[in-house]
Amino acid sequence: MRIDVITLFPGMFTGPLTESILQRAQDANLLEIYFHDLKEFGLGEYRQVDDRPYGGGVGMVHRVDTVVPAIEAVLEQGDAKNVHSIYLSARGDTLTQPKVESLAHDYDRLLLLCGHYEGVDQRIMEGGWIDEEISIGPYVLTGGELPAMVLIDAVSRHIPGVLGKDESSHEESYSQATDGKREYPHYTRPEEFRGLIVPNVLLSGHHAEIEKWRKNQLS
Ligand code: 4GO
Repeated sequence: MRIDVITLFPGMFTGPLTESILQRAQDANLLEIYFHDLKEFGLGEYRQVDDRPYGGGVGMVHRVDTVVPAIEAVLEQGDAKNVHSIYLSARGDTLTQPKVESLAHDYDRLLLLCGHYEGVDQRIMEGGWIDEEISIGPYVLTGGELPAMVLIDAVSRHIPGVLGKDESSHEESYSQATDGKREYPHYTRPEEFRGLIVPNVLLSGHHAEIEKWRKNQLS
């Protein structure tokens, strides 16, 4: 999968995306992530990207005539096939596990637009440059970058080959295998820690009983 991120702060992404499983996925060419600095599409000497809101009020709004050229420039790169463009916004539909899985399976490319200030000019949505608005939860953040990283992480682990056998995603929380419920709790060695013990059934070696117990623990 190819993911393009349009942001004023590409530097925020190094760290979260360059460690562990996501770095390994990029090394294996299962995942390509490109960052595009919105500032490069800014207007005038100061490369202005934002302006005061019509109707008054506090804060600034991303200008449509800087964001749209940025989106168009990104779409011209690479193969245009099956791209889906997303604006990370507190007004969007909340990201869920089924949504994550359909993003991973339905598209070859995602374009993520990260806003700042009060957000972007609504005409970016009205003109069809954004396919959908997604929120990672009912709270407001200073920018769309952290939500974009959350989305990239959640989607990437559903790209075939990204998770190893031991990390596989079939019986986890909110999945089909757990009926959309939260998964059962896990225990490992030692068997006893400061008086806290592992549920007996897990030590029994009785696979049917273990399965029954785990099913019972889903919530
Ligand atoms: C996304 C973006 C919250 C979310 C955001 C969220 N806040 N809940 N803020 O996913 C435009 C200005 C959006 C800052 C951004």
